[in-house]
Amino acid sequence: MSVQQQIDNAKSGDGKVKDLQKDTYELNDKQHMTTDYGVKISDPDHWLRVVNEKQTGPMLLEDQIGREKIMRFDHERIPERVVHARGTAAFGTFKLFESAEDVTTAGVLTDTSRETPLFLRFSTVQGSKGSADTVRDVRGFAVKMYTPEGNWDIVGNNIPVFFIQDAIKFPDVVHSVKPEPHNEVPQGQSAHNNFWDFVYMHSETTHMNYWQMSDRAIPRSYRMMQGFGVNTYSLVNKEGKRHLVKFHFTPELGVHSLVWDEALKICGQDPDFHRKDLMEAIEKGHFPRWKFGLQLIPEEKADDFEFDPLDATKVWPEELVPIRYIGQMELNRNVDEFFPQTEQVAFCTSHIVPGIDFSNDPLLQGRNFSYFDTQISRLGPNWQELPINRPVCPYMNLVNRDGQGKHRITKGTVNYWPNRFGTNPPAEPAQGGFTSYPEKIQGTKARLLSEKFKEHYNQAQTFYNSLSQIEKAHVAKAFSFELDHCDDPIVYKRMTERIASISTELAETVANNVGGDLPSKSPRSNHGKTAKGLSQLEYMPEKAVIDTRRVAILIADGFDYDAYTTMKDALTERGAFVFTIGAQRKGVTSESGQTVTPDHFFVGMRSTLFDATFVPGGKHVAEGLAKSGVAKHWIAEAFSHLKAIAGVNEAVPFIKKQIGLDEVKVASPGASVADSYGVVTGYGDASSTLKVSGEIGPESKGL
Ligand code: HDE
Repeated sequence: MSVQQQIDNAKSGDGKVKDLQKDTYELNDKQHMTTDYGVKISDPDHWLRVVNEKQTGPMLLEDQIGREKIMRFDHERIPERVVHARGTAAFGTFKLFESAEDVTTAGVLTDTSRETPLFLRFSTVQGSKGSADTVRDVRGFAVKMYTPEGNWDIVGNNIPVFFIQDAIKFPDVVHSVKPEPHNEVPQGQSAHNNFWDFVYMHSETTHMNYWQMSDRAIPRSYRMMQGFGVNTYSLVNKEGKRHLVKFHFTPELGVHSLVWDEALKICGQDPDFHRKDLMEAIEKGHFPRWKFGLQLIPEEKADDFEFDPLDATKVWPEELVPIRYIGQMELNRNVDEFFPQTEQVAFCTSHIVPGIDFSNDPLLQGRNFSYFDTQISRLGPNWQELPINRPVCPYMNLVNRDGQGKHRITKGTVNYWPNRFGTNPPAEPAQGGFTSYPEKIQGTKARLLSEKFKEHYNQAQTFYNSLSQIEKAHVAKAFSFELDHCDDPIVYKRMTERIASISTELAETVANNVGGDLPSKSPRSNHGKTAKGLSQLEYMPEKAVIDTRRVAILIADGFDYDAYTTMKDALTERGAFVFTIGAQRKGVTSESGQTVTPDHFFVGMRSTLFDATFVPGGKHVAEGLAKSGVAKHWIAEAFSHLKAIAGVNEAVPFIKKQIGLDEVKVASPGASVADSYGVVTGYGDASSTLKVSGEIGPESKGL
């Protein structure tokens, strides 16, 4: 491929996909199985042996086919990531709708004609590679953009702040949250003594800890989370002026969470819930999208705030530093093979392109060392040559040679610079060569952070104050769950005292639940401030959408076929993913004789795996559903998880009975569902009853 072709590739959304095609082979039934050195294999199922008349006998070590197969298997695993081990990823594109050329020269942020190909890996932090998706945890949000100027990585999270302020503390925080050293417990949880001991010992964790105890840490879907670069980078424009910058991704579908009981159950019922959700949406063509935005602080204004903009435990309040949305990211293609793509992708915070630069954010500076270093132990020194990691634009470096796993072949006689031929020269800045911002630095060597880093509670309190009542109630339950799992009294007693620094009310609730202590007098008064953009209820889509929501329709023999198909068609038309859950998968017959083959049967699925449930009328209710403990539990459980439930005719008394609240307000079609606990019912025939106006969405009332 010519250099020009490579450059063009990097400017088109599918450039990386085309690039990977060079290394992609499709399995087929024409190509015979071979050894790795190309010899056709005639029998992959039996080791070569010396056999006697009884056809037994020893195996031969000379079997090159058997040995290659076992050797390859023995070495299949590489070390999992020390954090963020469990993840899933997809390809996509980034498009700018507004140039940011006033603040940067980076092509990816100024050229509105480009589509930049990208790869995004979502992850949890604490659990091992095989842990469950829906645990309470921070989610990783790592984006690699393959730009014509080189790869640009934003290695972010779904929470805008971090636990610690100085990178040197990272091994401590990670050790404390990971399974404890003596027994390797717990997996996929922060609910244990060591983590909460660490939290108490480091008041700088307070802000992040409140986000972690909020619903943000149990997202409904990777597609319904914000992404934050967290660290402070800088942008430099053509006049050489520098702005500090934070990166934001805001999902088109809004920000939504599971409820805790549901999240816990899904861990067992479908540990792959989030990865399947992402793959399903992309496969069905419902591509998730995020708006991309910048928060910018001119360099000379960096000292104007009560917090230090380089402190990753602080947000930049949107009232003071508004987000300027300039682009859109879309995920539109699933990976072909997990290991070479999702597992081998390697992100580095230090991978930036001209026009973007670092800042003195002490966490970022440490991360710049750590990511580069960790890839060597995971993947070896040539990890940047792996297909998923290599740039799409032309790249060449005559000095970087050799090492384990090298597979690029470079022709030529010199491997040093400068050389007598002028081979592989560096680029001048005008030719796109990277130059660092010429920051003036003078100082004394010291191990310290600036004064403003010492304030640890104000923003945590603003976050908590800004939550809605229901979100606050969830925070109280989350603290209570976590501290109840700590069995060392010093840990939970101290922590409930600490909570009083943010809210005495919250501290009282938690202390009461877990048997903690309260300080004799309130450690700090509440500053009473709230701020924009912190409660996730602010991130509802403008108009409620049912797009990509999973809806279950429960049926047994004798269901009303008209009601079933009318609802199914209406929901499908509006983008919902509809699944028929039947008493048996072999075929369910309606009152009027039609047979439907359900997608699943009652016992194979759970209400937790769906956002809403519909029950058509018909004699199937009395003869099937009402006799099935699983179907009855389905409705009761869906209601307790605040799911939308709808039913018609015979299904109405059935639903009311299962939710156990006769006095519950049930909205009839056309009425607002706002006061209905999310339950919509009606009587009549399919066409009149099922014209449900208003959007169906889980209500956040009650339980
Ligand atoms: Fe990471 N982090 N981190 N981290 N992190 C890793 O790099 C580290 C931090 C984040 O999908 C590791 O490739 C240090 C903040 C994500 O492959 C490792 C510090 C944020 C991912 C590492 C931090 C993150 C990682 C392990 C403190 C949010 C997964 C494997 C200074 C902005 C990327 C790897 C993927 C992964 C170190 C703090 C996000 C060890 C030293 C803050 C999304 O290098």
